[in-house]
Amino acid sequence: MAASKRSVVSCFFLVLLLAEANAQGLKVGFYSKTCPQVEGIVKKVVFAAMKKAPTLGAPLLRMFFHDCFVRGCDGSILLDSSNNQAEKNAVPNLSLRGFGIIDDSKAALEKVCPGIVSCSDILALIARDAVVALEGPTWEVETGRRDGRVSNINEVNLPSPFDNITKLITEFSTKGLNEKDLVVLSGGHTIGMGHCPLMSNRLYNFTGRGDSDPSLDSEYASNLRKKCKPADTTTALEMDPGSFKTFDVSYFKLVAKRRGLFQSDAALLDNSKTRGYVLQQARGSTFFHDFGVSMVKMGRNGVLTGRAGEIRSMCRVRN
Ligand code: HEM
Ligand SMILES: *[C@@H]1O[C@H](CO)[C@@H](O)[C@H](O)[C@H]1NC(C)=O
Ligand SMILES: *[C@@H]1O[C@H](CO)[C@@H](O)[C@H](O)[C@H]1NC(C)=O
Ligand SMILES: CC(=O)N[C@H]1CO[C@H](CO)[C@@H](O)[C@@H]1O
Repeated sequence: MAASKRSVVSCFFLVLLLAEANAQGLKVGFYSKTCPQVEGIVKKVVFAAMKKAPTLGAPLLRMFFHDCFVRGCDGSILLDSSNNQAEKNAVPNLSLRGFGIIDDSKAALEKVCPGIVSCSDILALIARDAVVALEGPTWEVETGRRDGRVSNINEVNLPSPFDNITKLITEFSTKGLNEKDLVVLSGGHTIGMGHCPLMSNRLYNFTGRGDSDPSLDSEYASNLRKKCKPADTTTALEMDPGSFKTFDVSYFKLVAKRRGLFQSDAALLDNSKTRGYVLQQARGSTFFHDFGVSMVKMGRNGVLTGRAGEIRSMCRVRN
């Protein structure tokens, strides 16, 4: 009797512990009973789209970062402007694209399990699938997010490519992400492009004396000056030249060689902890594993679960 009572009690605590473990109600396989096909359906849409347009992978990964850093991962980046200007109209959205892939995934899911899967979860799955499609790592995506009803351009306060390391560390820590997460997630810049005006200060007149950024490798700087002329606002550069369509470890090799594109990339060398992680990641042994871990952590930021928010029927508009 005593023994069975004790096991009931310890079982109770085990359940409590497990409930605690999956942050705020997220878990792997949240839809395993209500929409078991969800992951397969999303993956099929993403892979089909990326087969035609592999460069879509980068903005899709970036979109999840922008969603999670503003109001939490609640799909607010997906809402179109209505009575107010939405997040997606803010300047850093410059190159966000691929919204159609979220729409297509949602439409496919609504046919099979209507009203079940949130747009914020779809985006979390798409970010993972986009990385897999570019030969990067895979990880188990926690689901169970619900969609927010608000998206406001005035709330967009994302890390800037001009930020120094102190600012970056603070910005990430307010989202529950530490120095290691900052370095690992910056590795997302192993794919995709960045536009000249976000870095050309590093090439021309860095301190007002017609100089370039001393933290940028000078040979690399002269190559970049050929591509970005002083007033060029439209050219985009490969952030990881040579393999910008492959998710690999070369971003860290570049940063370690002082060839990171943005000041925010170069800044990772300015703190002993983040510098240590850059050099460690450049050796390549743990980046793929670490990236999944940090993506899951980022995906827990400010989520709506349980009865909060809603399940949108179309990702661009609230119900
Ligand atoms: C550490 C702070 C970060 C800053 C300051 C930053 C800044 C930027 C900037 C300025 C661009 C270029 C946008 C353009 O010119 O169109 C960019 C592109 C990109 N970022 Fe970040 N980013 C950061 C972190 C992240 C994270 C955490 C991820 C995802 C894990 C990410 C993924 C990407 C990707 C994939 C692109 C390429 C997008 C494309 O090709 O369209 N970034 N980022
Ligand atoms: C980093 O940037 C912040 C705000 O942009 C600034 O206040 C601070 O002085 C800078 N720190 C260093 C070490 O340059
Ligand atoms: C460089 O910056 C300084 C100070 O802002 C300015 O006076 C000067 O005209 C600039 N030179 C060039 C070549 O743009
Ligand atoms: C895709 C998208 O919504 N792009 C918008 C980004 O923000 C600018 C204004 O800063 C708009 O003009 C774009 O339409």
